[in-house]
Amino acid sequence: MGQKKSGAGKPMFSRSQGKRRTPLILRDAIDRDGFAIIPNVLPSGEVEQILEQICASAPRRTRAGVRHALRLGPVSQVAQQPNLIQLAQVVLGPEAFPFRATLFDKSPRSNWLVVWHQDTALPLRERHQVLGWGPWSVKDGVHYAHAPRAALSQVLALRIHLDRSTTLNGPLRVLPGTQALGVLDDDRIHELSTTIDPVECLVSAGGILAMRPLLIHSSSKSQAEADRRVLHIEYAASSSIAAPLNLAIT
Ligand SMILES: O=C(O)CCC(=O)C(=O)O
Repeated sequence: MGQKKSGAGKPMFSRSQGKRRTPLILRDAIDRDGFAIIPNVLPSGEVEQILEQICASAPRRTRAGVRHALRLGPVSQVAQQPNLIQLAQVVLGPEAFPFRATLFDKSPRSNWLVVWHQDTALPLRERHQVLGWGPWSVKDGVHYAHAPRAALSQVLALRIHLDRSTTLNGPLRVLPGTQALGVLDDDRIHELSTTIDPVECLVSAGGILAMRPLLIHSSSKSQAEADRRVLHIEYAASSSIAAPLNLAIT
């Protein structure tokens, strides 16, 4: 089984490009594969500024980075950028808005890996017993529940690469098309990871990986000196994700 690389090729969405052709190509790729790479969305000066601003706001970090990062002014500003909102709206519809951000910070000083998984837990404003939702937990004061497929299909993550991800610094790997299989148990995820060729998502700094939360993904430890920082911002079609449940913004 080979590992493919994704990330070369022509930008699909950038400041310098016409925006008419792009959205449909992107939406089709995300529908089919569960992900798409969009190089050169943010210019390098802007990426450096974002990094400086995040560092200056001195967020409390976990080993993997910073959770609930949408509470930081600089991150919230990035998430509201018109080009990102436009991209989310193309996939999720006109009301798409950011509800959660995580800074994944992998470096020789804080090196980590994640096994093949899907992102199924959503932050919620209040706890209600609703069929298909759970188990529930609380992280940093925010309620979380594992969500059913119908809710997760209303979510898109835009992963903004603050450093170039290379084959050596623990890039995200994905199993294309697996978002269409719904919420899977660990055995099925493992089985799929042994039968589907993974794609390594190699993205330049300032580029974006758009991905569906049910796309099976993993990443290895970095074997490089270079940092691999990614701002993972999730957008939803609407805050009322499944009545009476509302997403928490965090
Ligand atoms: O950035 C990574 O390497 C892992 C991210 C991840 O596991 C996630 O988004 O759930």
